[in-house]
Amino acid sequence: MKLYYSPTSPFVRKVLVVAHEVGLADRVENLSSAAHPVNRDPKIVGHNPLGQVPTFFADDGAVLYDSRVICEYLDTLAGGGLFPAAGAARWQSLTEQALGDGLLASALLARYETVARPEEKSWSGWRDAQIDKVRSALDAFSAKAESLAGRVDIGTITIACGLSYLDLRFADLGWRSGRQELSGWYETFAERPSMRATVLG
Ligand SMILES: N[C@@H](CCC(=O)N[C@@H](CS)C(=O)NCC(=O)O)C(=O)O
Repeated sequence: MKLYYSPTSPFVRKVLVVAHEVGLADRVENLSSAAHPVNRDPKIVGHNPLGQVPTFFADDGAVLYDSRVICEYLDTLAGGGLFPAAGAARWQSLTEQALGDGLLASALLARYETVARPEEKSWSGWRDAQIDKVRSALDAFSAKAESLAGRVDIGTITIACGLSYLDLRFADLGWRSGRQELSGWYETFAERPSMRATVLG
């Protein structure tokens, strides 16, 4: 199995954490690539019209994206466990994944506003609105921090990858401030071998 990869992509990290958690990390080869929203990498676009990482090649030749699909594929291949099979736990995890992915999508848009858009065309109101979404998502995670404890599934993995990306790119946001329980949960989760093996940067 192969993966178009970037060492600073939180979405790639989700896939790698899942691969570690289900015992398939040794079977995934990382292929270097240069995903960018403007200077699109033709190598990736040739397989994924969106030109984004993660883009994944299964051993049977199937090309899979995005991170949600790849994570579920790896989990299924390994016999399951990270995607609750049914009932309330499943919808809870999938909704947490959606909100964690949304937090990341907003954070990335805010970052592209400063690193990809020419300064004379930048619009601080747009960036601020994206950061506001990040804060709202953080507040939602904070409000349910108690329910995250002890869980390892696609919901908690996505939230942890989201928080780690804020540490990497938005340290000035100070996401821990006023969110002690979420912060404590993250410190514990970040010690998992799957997280330690996939640190961003
Ligand atoms: N929904 C996608 C988002 C992936 C994504 O935004 N990846 C970023 C890197 S972290 C990327 O490839 N950006 C380049 C672009 O958007 O064209 C997923 O879950 O995999």
